[in-house]
Amino acid sequence: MNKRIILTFIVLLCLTAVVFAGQSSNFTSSPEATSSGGGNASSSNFSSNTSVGSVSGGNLVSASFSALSGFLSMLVGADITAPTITTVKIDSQTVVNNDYVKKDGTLTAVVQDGTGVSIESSAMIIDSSTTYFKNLTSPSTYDASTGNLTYVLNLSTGTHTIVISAVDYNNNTSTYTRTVRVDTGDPAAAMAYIYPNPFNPLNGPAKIAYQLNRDSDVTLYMFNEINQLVWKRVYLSGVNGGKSGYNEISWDGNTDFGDLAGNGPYFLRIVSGGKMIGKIKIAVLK
Ligand SMILES: [Ca+2]
Repeated sequence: MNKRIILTFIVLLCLTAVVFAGQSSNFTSSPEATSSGGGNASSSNFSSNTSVGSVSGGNLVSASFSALSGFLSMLVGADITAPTITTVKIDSQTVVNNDYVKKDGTLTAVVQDGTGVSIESSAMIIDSSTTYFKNLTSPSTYDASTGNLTYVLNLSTGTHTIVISAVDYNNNTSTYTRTVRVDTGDPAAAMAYIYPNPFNPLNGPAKIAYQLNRDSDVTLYMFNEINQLVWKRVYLSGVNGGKSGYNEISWDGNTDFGDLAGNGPYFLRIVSGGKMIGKIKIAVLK
């Protein structure tokens, strides 16, 4: 019985909070609107109200939700929001599962929390090895004021699990997990494609993409249907075109002879160390 009364009280308080949040956002938007002054005041008020009511409906809901959850956490005296882990990259590249990375690649991320990230509890976990943020040593660092995390990998050849475990001071936890691979064997390319295909150069450039298992010098050769070399590009080991993981090259449809490729099939060869490690068939159709 008592519980029901308390629950009803909480719901009423929350509803009041939501209504208050709605009113206060209207209230704060009004001075902004009127500050433009003069005869425009009423029309800008009108457009401001319209956007609050209809266009920004989702924002209003999320603002109400955040007011609600903030209010609830205040009531129970607890922080219920886990840290956020965003813009995780290795060597400036977003990572998908099973990506190839360099054994000494640099992971960067932003780890933040409204009430503070605990450097005692948050950690980088590589396979089964845990390093708490407070124990990171240069050049690996965590800056609590900006949330910037830098972690230099030291991986052996093979498959590894990388986990960022972010914990706040109320033990709310977020984790980021990726499986990555380090390969120091012979160069190989996978998932090679061109987009769009068929390709109409008059509609803008095409994207040639492929994954490399390791850093390696790469040359792209493109032949037409009578086996003439029409386009060639050389990429050094470690830079886009020749780096482990995802590589992306743009082709505007021009041949190295300075004219636009004619309609027909083209054959792209990805070559490294004198061996063809990948190929793509392209149809040019204008
Ligand atoms: Ca928190």
